[in-house]
Amino acid sequence: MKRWNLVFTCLLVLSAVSGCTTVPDTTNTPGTSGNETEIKVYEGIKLTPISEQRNNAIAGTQYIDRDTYRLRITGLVDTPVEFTYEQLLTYPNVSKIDRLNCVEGWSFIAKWTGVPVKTLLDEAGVKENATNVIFYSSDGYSTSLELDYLLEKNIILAYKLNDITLPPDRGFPLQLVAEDKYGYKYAKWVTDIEITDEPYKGYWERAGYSNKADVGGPAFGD
Ligand SMILES: Nc1nc2c(c(=O)[nH]1)N[C@H]1C(S)=C(S)[C@@H](COP(=O)(O)O)O[C@H]1N2
Ligand SMILES: [Mo]
Repeated sequence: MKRWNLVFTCLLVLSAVSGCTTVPDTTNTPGTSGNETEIKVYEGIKLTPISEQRNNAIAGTQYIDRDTYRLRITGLVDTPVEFTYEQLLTYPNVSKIDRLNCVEGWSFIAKWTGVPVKTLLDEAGVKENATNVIFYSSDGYSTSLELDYLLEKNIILAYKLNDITLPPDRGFPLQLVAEDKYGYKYAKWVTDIEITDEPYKGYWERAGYSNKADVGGPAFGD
């Protein structure tokens, strides 16, 4: 009881001294100054609070350094390119409301904001014979999607979730928002994108999960 009073007093003093502008960052979001506010409703739809979203990634939370981070694009491109985190933020962004459906049966709905994959691929220049795009993550995870799907749906790599910079456990700095696909296509902590001319099976796909992964479609096979 006493200890909480002390903590509370310290916080009060701190916010008084700082004029309430630099309240300590308790949200653990490395990409920000800590003054973002999570939204609860978007376009009339109630969002799932970040605190209620699950995290059962294959190797636990990845902690990626904002300053040394690079997103690379290689494979069937005219010029391999890489982006810093700051550069990614300079492109026009897109926001979407989308439900992530894990194949295990749980789901959550969120507002995602980020840069369209197409914007980044255009910087590299995709070769004519390209058909598939592989996403690699810092935990050794990977998955792939068809190029046409990514372009037609204007799929984004999100850096914000419910208006908050992605926290480490949500995939900082980038999570792929693979609309209408099962959750295992939503690669978190993406570091590399490779363009190919053949289908590729990622971590869960190799274990037997569907490479198509359409929500409502079969979970296993092809
Ligand atoms: N890098 C990486 N991305 C990943 C995963 C993972 O283990 N590693 N898990 C996938 C799965 S199975 C789901 S359902 C979604 C959402 O899982 P989360 O709750 O762990 O974010 O992230 C996907 N992206
Ligand atoms: Mo999942």
